[in-house]
Amino acid sequence: MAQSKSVEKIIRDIKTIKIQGARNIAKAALIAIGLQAVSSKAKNINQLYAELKDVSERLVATRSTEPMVRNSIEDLSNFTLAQIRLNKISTVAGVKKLIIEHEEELIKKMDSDYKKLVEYGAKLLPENAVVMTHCHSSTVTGILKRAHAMKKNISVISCETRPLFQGRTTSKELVEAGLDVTMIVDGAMNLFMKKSDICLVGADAITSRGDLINKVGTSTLAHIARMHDVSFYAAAELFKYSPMTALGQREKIEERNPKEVWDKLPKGLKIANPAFDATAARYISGYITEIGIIPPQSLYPIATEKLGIKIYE
Ligand code: RUB
Repeated sequence: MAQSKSVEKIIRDIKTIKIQGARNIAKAALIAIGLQAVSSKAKNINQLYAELKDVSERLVATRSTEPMVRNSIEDLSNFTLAQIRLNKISTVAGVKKLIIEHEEELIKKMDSDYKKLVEYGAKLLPENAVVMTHCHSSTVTGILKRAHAMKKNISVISCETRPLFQGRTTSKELVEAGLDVTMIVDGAMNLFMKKSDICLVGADAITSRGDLINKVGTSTLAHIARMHDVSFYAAAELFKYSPMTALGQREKIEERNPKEVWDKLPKGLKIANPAFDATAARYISGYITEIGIIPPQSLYPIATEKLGIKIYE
């Protein structure tokens, strides 16, 4: 199936973590679908549909634990199909226009949700705080930079995040923004929790029970935070909710290439390399979302409403 080089590049960059973090991946996926629509040479709507379906499936398959990608693509496809029916659109040009316009609309909405979320998060942080974080979340760095701009006295402890060191991205971004940052190896989490006032992490997925799925090591951080009585917040747009978890299906944890852990491993050695882990709702003080700070138990009904899912049918 004909796919533009830019679409192929986006897919490759997501798989190799050049594009990382749930928000960036979801945005890139929407952009890829828009690019495919623009460059498509489809002669009829069915051909165009088949092309876009193929790209969408490939994008969803790039990272398995990313409901934000699935929810965004589903929104785009539901909207397009509804508009085609409503306005009896029958030309390839008409459908392309719809897709591109709604894709841009969704990205704008994502950006405005992000701004609101960052504002709530920055307000939540104490005037003087040592904040411990893990991995690289564009939402978390946004909150920390905003709190710094509000003249709050924020110091950050950033875990390096083995095996791919996304903690370096966080540390570099924040130190360049003028924040006081100390990077630690993941094994030093407990030692530095004693010096922390609050933990702030991102989110890849949230289940119907309010459990958080985020970079592997997040649950360790949450358990240690509880031991030291440190509040533990996750920053998450409501689009990170995984609707299938309300239907009894589990969010699959992505298993990545063992070579990320050890390139030339000894013969016979097994390596496990899960990208994410689950933190039970009871360890989470709250989710920082675009509508404010909500307890994990309330996320399910609020997120389903946002996604336009009818709970009773
Ligand atoms: C990134 C990660 C981030 C979330 C949230 O994992 O776990 O905390 O994706 O990021 P990876 P954001 O590097 O494997 O993608 O807040 O940017 O959506």
